[in-house]
Amino acid sequence: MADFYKLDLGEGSTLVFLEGDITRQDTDAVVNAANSTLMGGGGVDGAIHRAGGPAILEECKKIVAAQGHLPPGEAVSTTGGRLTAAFVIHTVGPIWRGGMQGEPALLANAYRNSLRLADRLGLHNLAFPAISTGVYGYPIAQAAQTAIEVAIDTLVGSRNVREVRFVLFDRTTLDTFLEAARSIAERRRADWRLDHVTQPQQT
Ligand code: AR6
Repeated sequence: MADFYKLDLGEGSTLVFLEGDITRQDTDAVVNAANSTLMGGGGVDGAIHRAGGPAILEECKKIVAAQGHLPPGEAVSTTGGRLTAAFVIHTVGPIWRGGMQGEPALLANAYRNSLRLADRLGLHNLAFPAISTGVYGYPIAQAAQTAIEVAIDTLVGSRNVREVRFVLFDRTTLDTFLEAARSIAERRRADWRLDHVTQPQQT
């Protein structure tokens, strides 16, 4: 993590934003933007299953056998398999249908339930992709707004989670999240500042 942005929320809680690949994060958990079948797919979902190996799918099959398909907004956890992250938290974002079909509430639930699950697991940090903004078509600026607001509000009530990391796949998505973070910080607290942190690459 050589180049990232940090929003210090006080009392040891931070939001981190960076351009990168979610499968390469060293957080305790990474969040998968899955679909309700939990059987894998493209985008983040495909990348996580490929990098983490078959142990993840094996656990997903057991979860579906026990409780059926995962509804949008809910979250479950499996092993991280071969990933550095010990856990994968699978959640399902809403498919964008114009914004009047409850999409914002479902996206908020996906972030909130993933974070609460990480907290129940006793984890200190977790990494999110921009849920729903790929195949599911959610406009990135609106998704960023919801993701950041929910992360701030849920972090405040967390016992264990101290860092929420947003791992954005391209510069445009990162810039959109940074813009949303700046405007939320300005609106909420005069002393919240988004810092750009650059560190020398470790060899
Ligand atoms: N690391 C970080 N972000 C990524 C990565 C990666 N390795 N790969 C893609 N992204 P998507 P969704 C970005 O489509 O919209 C799957 O087939 C991507 O650029 O992965 O929630 C599931 O099985 C975009 O900004 O998830 C579902 O059927 C964001 O991650 C469906 O797609 C989310 O894109 C879920 O669609």
